[in-house]
Amino acid sequence: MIASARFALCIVVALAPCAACSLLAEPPDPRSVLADGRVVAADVAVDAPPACLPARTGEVVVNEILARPGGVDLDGDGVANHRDEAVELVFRGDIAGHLQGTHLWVAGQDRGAIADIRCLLPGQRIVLTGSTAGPLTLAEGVLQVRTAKPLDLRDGGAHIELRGVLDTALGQATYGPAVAGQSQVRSPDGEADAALAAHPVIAGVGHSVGGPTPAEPNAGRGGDRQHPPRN
Ligand SMILES: [Ca+2]
Ligand SMILES: [Ca+2]
Repeated sequence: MIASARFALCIVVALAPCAACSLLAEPPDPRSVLADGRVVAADVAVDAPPACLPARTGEVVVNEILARPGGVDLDGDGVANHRDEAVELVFRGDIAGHLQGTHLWVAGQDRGAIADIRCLLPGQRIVLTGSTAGPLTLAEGVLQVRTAKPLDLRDGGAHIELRGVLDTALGQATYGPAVAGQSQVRSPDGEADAALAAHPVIAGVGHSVGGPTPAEPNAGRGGDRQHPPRN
């Protein structure tokens, strides 16, 4: 009996670490804890493989940059502050692609990876926010994705770059000193080669994060221009 009890104890001791390992191997909690302690459910699970290929070099237009929100409460949490910083992207691939594993670099600083397996369609608009931004209310078909850290977009201007899983530049832009509450946007809207310009201020609103620039030429939804060379 004593021998069998010892044998049973050995089994328990041997199995206990494995149980701990399986707990550690659980996928990361998809919830995001905001700076003020609120917990926001992630838009998608992060432990499933994307059903499309990674976005490729030059396929993402860094279209609009809201580096200095001023009085803009983009996420509607009742406070306008740095957490409302945002970068609007337009996907210019001609087949679906994803941003999972893409890093945002701001002035040479890595602002963390995007964990989002959703497939982007040609011409789709995406709003990139930092980890501490709340969920945005966006038009149908417009996606919000988050980096792993706050964006920390410099008010004085900076070079920003999205680097994909193959460490190539998916898209980039250099913006100048930011005016409070006013973004900088490609003009025409959505054109990768267009210069950034101050967003028009219409009825006191100086950005169009998540939508086309009002009263400006608009490049429309994809497939209407040449694409850059493939990787
Ligand atoms: Ca806010
Ligand atoms: Ca816009």
